[in-house]
Amino acid sequence: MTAIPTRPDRICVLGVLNVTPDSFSDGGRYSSVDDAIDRALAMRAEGADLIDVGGESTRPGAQRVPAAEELRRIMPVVEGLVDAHVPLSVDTYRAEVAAAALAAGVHVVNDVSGGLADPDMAAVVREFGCPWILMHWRGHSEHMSDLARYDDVVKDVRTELLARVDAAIAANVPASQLVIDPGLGFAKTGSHNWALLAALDTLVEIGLPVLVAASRKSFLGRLLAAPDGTPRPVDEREDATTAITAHCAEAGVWGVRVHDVRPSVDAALAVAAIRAGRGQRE
Ligand code: PMM
Repeated sequence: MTAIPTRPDRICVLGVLNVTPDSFSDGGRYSSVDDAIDRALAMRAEGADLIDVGGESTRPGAQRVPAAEELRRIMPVVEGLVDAHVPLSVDTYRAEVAAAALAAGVHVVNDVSGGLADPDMAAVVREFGCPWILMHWRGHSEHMSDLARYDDVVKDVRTELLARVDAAIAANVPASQLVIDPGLGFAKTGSHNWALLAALDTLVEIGLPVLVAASRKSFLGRLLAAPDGTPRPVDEREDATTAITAHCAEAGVWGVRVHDVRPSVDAALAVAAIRAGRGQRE
């Protein structure tokens, strides 16, 4: 059984490595295998605890790619990084892709569908005894904006995530292998994302590790828009991303998934030091 990674000094930081031609924030940049591997090693040197390798864009409206194409994109990178002893998660909702990546030495499955997209995922996770990140999800990217309707987004996301946890446990995946994630931007408006960030304690109190991935997402582009309403470009959303990392660390999450690793590592360390300082007075 592979344990969920933890650190004594700060929350975990996952570095995003999207090897897709179309992912919104770093798409197309790491098209060659060597470039992708170099990028992952650089994130690792900056303190990333896991490199999250994904071969299919999940941005709103993205087209799905066949499993064979997803494998073609990620496997050479996965193999190179396993050889370099880099701890990896695979960002996929397909059991077939997860199984190939795990067999090659990947440690963690990051499933943006929370086990909903592929009924075989639980069996793969069980077989490999790996951690399984269950993200809140309501449907595939091409129509997820139609699914962004909630009575109370915080309660509804919590309830739907708990249902995915129950389903995983019913499929004999131990609770100790599960991480939950509110899935910012997935069937959610900007206000939904902010409400979820404001209420992270309601997820943390469930008692499972919580992952948050706000990095560079479009709700930050809208928050930081120019006076004429033009969203802030993707690569100028880093300070807001880092502020959210600090907020997440203070809220007691397990980890954040980010594109630019060092600022989030620094923020996580600073918040951990403040928490330790608080402990000295108690
Ligand atoms: N978001 C994206 C991709 N993978 N995984 C998890 N667990 N949580 C997320 O919110 C998440 C994810 C989309 O963002 P990207 O295109 O920047 O990778």
